[in-house]
Amino acid sequence: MSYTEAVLEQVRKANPEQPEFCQAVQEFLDSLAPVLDRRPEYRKAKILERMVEPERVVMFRVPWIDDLGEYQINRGFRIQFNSVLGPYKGGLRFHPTVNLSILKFLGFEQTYKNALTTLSMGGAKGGSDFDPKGKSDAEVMKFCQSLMTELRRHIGQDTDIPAGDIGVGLREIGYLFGQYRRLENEFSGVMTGKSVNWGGSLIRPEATGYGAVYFAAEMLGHHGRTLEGKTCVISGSGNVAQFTAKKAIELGAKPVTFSDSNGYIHDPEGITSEKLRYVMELKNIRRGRIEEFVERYPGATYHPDERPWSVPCQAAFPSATENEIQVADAERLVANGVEVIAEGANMPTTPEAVDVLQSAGVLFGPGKAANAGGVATSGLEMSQNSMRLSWTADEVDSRLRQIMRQIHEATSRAAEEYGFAGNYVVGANIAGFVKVADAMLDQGLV
Ligand code: NDP
Ligand code: 2IT
Repeated sequence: MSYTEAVLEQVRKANPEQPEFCQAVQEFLDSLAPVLDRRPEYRKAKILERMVEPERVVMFRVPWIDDLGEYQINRGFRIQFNSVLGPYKGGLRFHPTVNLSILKFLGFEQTYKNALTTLSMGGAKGGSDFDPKGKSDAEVMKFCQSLMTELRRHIGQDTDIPAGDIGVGLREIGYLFGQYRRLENEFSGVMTGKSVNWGGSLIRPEATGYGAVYFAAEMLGHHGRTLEGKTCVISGSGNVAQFTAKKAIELGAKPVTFSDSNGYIHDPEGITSEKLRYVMELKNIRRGRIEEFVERYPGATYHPDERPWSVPCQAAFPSATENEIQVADAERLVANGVEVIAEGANMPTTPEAVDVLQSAGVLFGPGKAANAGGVATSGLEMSQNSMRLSWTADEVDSRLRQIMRQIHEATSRAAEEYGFAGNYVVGANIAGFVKVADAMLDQGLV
């Protein structure tokens, strides 16, 4: 049995109820054989065995009172996975599916994604099984205040800096930050994704979606192609999906779908800037369902309980959640002529579906690389907070674009160096791994 197989078996044995975490570890370890052969010192220092154990897991009760006066109890988490490259950094997810497995997978991924950003950030993830859907603003505020009453003990601007993820946007970051400031009597850059009125960075809301499109453009550019004129299928209709659509439109591409957990809409005419403004108002302000799109734009169709992968396209941007592209979806995408996929979401494509896409020659940008623009811009927000000044939108956007270009270069180079030219999955895993592993060697057995 190889070293990586032995480590994976141990991970499975130690975490039998954590399928998403085991999946993320497997996907990572599968890429590492060539680098482990070349660098035996990693094995000697038990780097992999250390990498698969979070430095710290915090799990706590979150009690709050709903609008009817009923007591409610949720679970809160923070997984502080690895801080060898910098303070823990990563988002908070509020969704009923949240559990230890999901957050450990996300914290693990975050460590290697953050390593690729060129900035100094460790990896973490947190959140709760609280479901913001259907809750009043007052309920969301009470919940956020209760969660932060405990979380504040574990975070800090030089220790751990949370941000948003599914179910956590500007509103939630505001309530969480307000409670931290009150309890600690401190106004600091302890969270990112803040409003620009009070310490946030311009372009942070846009950054993940823009970054995913920049990464797709880089992959295509490498092959003398562009996104212009390409039909794009996008899943999700939240933060990442919206700004993926915005940048795709700006670059002359044609987004035709959005989805949410109930189904997807298909607009063959293309989602224009005006239609996108409607979606932003629908999802961010009215907090409605994507289904309503077809009432406003009858040229579009709604497909309940389905994902958009059967819609013919040249570019696909999964931007909702994990494991949303399965083998049959990948086969459909290939049969319909997809050329490029950039993962805006974390681990949206199953490993078997990735194999289908890569074997068919599709340019495939894994989340660790393709969606790193969000956390990279969080890093830029931290820099601005430390300097107590704000950069212009153009300045942040050009840094974001540059970082996405550097991630593309680093992942391509690593893939080529180890004999997997064009394989961005292997490239991202190896480049992220080597940076973290070398820092762990330097810093000794801790
Ligand atoms: P949002 O909460 O803004 O939007 C999430 C979208 O995905 C919504 O349309 C939601 O539908 C849909 N969705 C969520 N869960 C499911 C599910 N189980 N099945 C089907 N659809 C679902 O989150 P974000 O846009 O911020 O995040 C989307 C993805 O991008 C996640 O994988 C996240 O981890 C990743 N990501 C986010 C970053 C960021 O900066 N925000 C950075 C890097 C990655 P509904 O409205 O029905 O809930
Ligand atoms: O998955 C992710 O990279 C995020 N949700 C963003 C994390 C961050 O700290 O900005």
